[in-house]
Amino acid sequence: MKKNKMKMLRKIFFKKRIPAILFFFILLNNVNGQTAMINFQSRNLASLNGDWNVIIDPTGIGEWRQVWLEKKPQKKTDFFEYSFEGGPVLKVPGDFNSQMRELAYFEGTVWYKKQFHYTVKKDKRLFLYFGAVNYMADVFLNGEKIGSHEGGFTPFQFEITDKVKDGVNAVIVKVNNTRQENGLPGLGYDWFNYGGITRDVALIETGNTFIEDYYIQLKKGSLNTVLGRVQLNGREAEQKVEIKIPELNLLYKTRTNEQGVAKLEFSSNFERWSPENPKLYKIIIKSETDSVWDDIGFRSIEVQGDKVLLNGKPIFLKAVNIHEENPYKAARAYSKEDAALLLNAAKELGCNLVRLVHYPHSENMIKEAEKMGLMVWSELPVYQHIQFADSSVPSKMEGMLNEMIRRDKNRCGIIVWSLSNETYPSTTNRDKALVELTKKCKVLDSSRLIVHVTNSQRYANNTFEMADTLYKYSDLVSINEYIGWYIPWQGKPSDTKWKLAYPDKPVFISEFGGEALYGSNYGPADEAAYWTEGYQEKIYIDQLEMFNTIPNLSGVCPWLLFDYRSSGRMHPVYQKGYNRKGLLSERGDKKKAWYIIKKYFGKK
Ligand code: GCB
Repeated sequence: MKKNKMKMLRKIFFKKRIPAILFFFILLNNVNGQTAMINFQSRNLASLNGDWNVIIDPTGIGEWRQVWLEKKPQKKTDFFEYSFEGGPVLKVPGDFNSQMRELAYFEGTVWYKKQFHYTVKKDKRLFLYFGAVNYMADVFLNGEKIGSHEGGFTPFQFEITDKVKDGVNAVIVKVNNTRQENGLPGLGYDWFNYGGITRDVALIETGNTFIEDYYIQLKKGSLNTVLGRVQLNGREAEQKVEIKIPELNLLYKTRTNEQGVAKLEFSSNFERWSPENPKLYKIIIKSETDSVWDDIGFRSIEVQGDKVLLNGKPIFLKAVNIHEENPYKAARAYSKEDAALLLNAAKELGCNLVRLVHYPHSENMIKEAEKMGLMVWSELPVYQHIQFADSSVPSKMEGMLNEMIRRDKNRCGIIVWSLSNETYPSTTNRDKALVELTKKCKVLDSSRLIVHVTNSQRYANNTFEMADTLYKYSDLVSINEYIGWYIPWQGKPSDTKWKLAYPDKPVFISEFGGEALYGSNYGPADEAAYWTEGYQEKIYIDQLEMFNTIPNLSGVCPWLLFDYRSSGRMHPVYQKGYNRKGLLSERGDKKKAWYIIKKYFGKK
C-alpha cells in the first residue's frame, strides 16, 4: 500500500477512535485481498474452474504493456503485441508447470483470463473467491485492478458487487511464482515450486448480510460443551441466529450484537470424533438472512504433562509426512481424488495422523482426512531461510496464520497448528517474531496444540541435547533428525542418551529417514552413495531402536510417504529431481523401509 494512503487511513481511524485491531484488520485486507468467508463449498456459487486463456510472460513485460486492458486495434495502423485469444489454455485448478512442457521449470509471470456472464441483482452481493494462487496474485476485473494477494496456500476473496457488469465480464489474474527473499517460504526450500491458480475459483453470491464466519468446536478441556461464535457481514448486523444439529434434536437460539457477532455455548452428549470413530454431525447455521451447513465433529485434544490426550485418553501419534503432490501425475495435488490417493496410502501404512508439510494443504485434503479418521497437522510455510530481519515478514506470517485458521478452525481432525519448521539459528528477530506468532495463534484458537518444529538439537557422543528456546512456546518437543543419513550414528542406537531442556513435555520425532531409489539393491548395502533400499531400511531399524531410549515419546513421523519432486535433488542416476526419502516410490512401489514402519505402527 502506498505510504500516503496508509497515513490517510491512520488519520481516519485514530481520529474517530476506531479500535486498533480493526485498523490492523482493514490494513491486512487492503494489502492482501480480503480474508475469505469460510466453507465456500456450501455457498451459492458459480464455479470459474475449467479452461482459462493464458499469456506466458517470462520477462514480465506484460505489466508495461498493461495486458489487463486487453487493448484491441481500432485503426488500420494499430497493433498490440499480446492477446489472450489464440494463445494457450490452462486448466484451473492446476499448477502450470505440469500442464505445458515449456513451463516445466518456469518461475515467473503467467497472465490468466476467464470470462463469465452475470445478471446483476438488487440486494445481492458478489464475491470473487480464490482457493489458492501460488505465489503472488494481482487480480483485475473488466480492466480495473481489484487487489492483490501474497501467499500460495490460503484462500482470499474480493467483493465485486459494485464492479461486476450485467452481461459478460472478464477476470484477469497476473500470477507470479518467482521465489521471494522475504517471502514465505523464502528463496530456499526442498519441494517443487508449482506455480499457478492451484485451487478452486468461484463467484459467490450472498444476500446483503451473510454468515461470514463461525466457530463450532468443543471448549478446551470439555467433552460436551461447545463454545463458539457466529459472525455476520452486512448492514443487518442484529439478527436471530439458530444452530441446528438434526441428528441430536439440538436447536440453539441466540442473537448477534451490533457488530454482527453472537457467542455460542451449548452442551450435548456428542459421540466423539476419533480415528476409530470419525463421527461428523451435519450442522445448520441459520440467520434471518442466510444459512450455511457444515459437517462438524467433536473431540478434545490436549497435552497433560508428558502425554498427548485425545478425548481425555493418551494417544501415540502414528504419523507420516505428506507433500501436496500427486506422485503419479508429478503435479500439485488439489482434488478429492488426489486427497484420497495420498490419504489411503497413509491409512495403509497404519497412520492415525498426517503431517501435511510445509504449508496449508487444500480444504479437500483436510476434509477427506477428517472423514477417514486421520488426525491432521497443519503447517505454515515458515521454513528454513526465512528473513526474520525483514520488517515485512512478521505481518506476512500473521496474515497467513489468520487465513489458515479462519478456513479450517471447524475441522476437528486438525489437532496441531504448526507455526514453523527448522528456523534455526535462533536470532533476536526470529525469536521475537515466532513468540509473537504463537501469542497471536492462541488468541485465534487455543483449542489445539501449537507447535514449532526444530532441528537445532546437538548430537554428539551418542547424546541428543535440546537447546532451542522455541520449545518453551511449543506444546510438543518436535524434533527433525536424520541420524544415519545426514549425520552418522555415534554409538549404538539403543544406547542413545537424551538431555531434554523441557523434560516435562511430550517428544515427537517429526522427521527422520534417508534416501533410497526403489529397486536399487545392487551397491554395497552399508554405503549411502548407492541409494539402496537396504541402506534406508537399516536407518529405519536403527531409528526404531533409538526411539526406545526417548523419554516421553508421544509419536513418530517418517520423512516421508512418497518420493517427491525437488529440483535441488540432482543426482542423475538415483534422484533425477526427486527427493527419494519416500517409503513409497512416486509410482507407489513399497520400499523395504515401508514394511518396517508398517510393523512398528501395527504394534503401537
Ligand atoms: C528437512 C526438512 C524437509 C526436507 C528434509 C530432507 O529437515 O524439514 O523439508 O525435505 O529435511 O529431505 O532433507
